[in-house]
Amino acid sequence: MLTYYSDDHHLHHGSCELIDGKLMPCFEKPQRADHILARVKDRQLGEVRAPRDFGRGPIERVHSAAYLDFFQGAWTRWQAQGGKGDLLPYTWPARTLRQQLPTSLHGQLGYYSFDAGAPITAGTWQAAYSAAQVALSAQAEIAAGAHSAFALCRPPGHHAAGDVMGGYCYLNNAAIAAQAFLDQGRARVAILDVDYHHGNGTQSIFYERGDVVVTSIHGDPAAEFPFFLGYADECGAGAGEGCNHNYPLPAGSDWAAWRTALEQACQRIAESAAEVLVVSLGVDTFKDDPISQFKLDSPDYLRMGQRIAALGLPTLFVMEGGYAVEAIGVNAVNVLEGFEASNS
Ligand code: Q9C
Ligand code: ZN
Repeated sequence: MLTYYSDDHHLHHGSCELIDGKLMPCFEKPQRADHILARVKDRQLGEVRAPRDFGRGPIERVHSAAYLDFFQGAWTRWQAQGGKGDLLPYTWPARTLRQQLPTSLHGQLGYYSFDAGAPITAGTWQAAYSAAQVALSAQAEIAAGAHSAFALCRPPGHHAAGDVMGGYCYLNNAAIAAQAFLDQGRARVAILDVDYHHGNGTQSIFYERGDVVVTSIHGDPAAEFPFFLGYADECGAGAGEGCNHNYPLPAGSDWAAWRTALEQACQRIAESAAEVLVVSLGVDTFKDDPISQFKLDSPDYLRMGQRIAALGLPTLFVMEGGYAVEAIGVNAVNVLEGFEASNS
């Protein structure tokens, strides 16, 4: 299968994040995508192509223009006021406070974020913009008839909602691609989010929509980030009632538990009449992931790809999380190779 990739991801390299009361180097770092790209080449998965530029239009189908304007201009504003280091939020409009956009840069940053896990650096907008173009380029490949494509996106996207960044995510690459399928005439798209963390942004974007079926297998939010979304009773609302399916699993879950949830998610997708599948491909379910609590091993990712292939749908893989950097390439490409083995 073809891989789409942009070197622009190197422009985004946050300094640190707050973990257990300490500032630690960011887990979401450029070497992640470098390792995946190296593995794609080692395994000769297929040609690696640079993205086309579809502009801001298809991104605005998912994210508000006000949010994008803020994100695009934030670094320049920070520099104009003499800012040193990464731009990080520290106040959010939680319960008891007004949901109202202030004028201050940090006030607006809090308004447009849900945690301090999405630092804005000099190149963050360009990196995130290019990652969205990577997703759109891989989407176009499938729209043109390919059975599968891999969008090697970085930074990731599934925690980003319509006007909220967080959890290392700024632009929701998978949602942008899913919306592009719909805008090009597909009637129904399925999303399967296999990242360790619940895809709260993706769920939020499509929660009241009947044209996108969202399924997510993840660490139980009662115990795991993002804590405030991703429970099993969140099934969609309005036109989207019955179109959202969450499979929260306890810490320590291994392949046996995980594959049972995958089977259920795949059954929902199969009965949804979706014409195309977007996989939010996080491999932070790996046993050695430094911030996660599942126990999948490298060969399990081959099986994951095989089961996804059995759905028989044109499938766009969009890279999300995965922080065991040494193994991230093997694990991500194993999903793609498992998928291809079942389709050849
Ligand atoms: N103590 C993605 O995988 N916080 N985002 C972790 C660990 C944020 C993960 C804190 C995790 C975000 C795309
Ligand atoms: Zn994750």
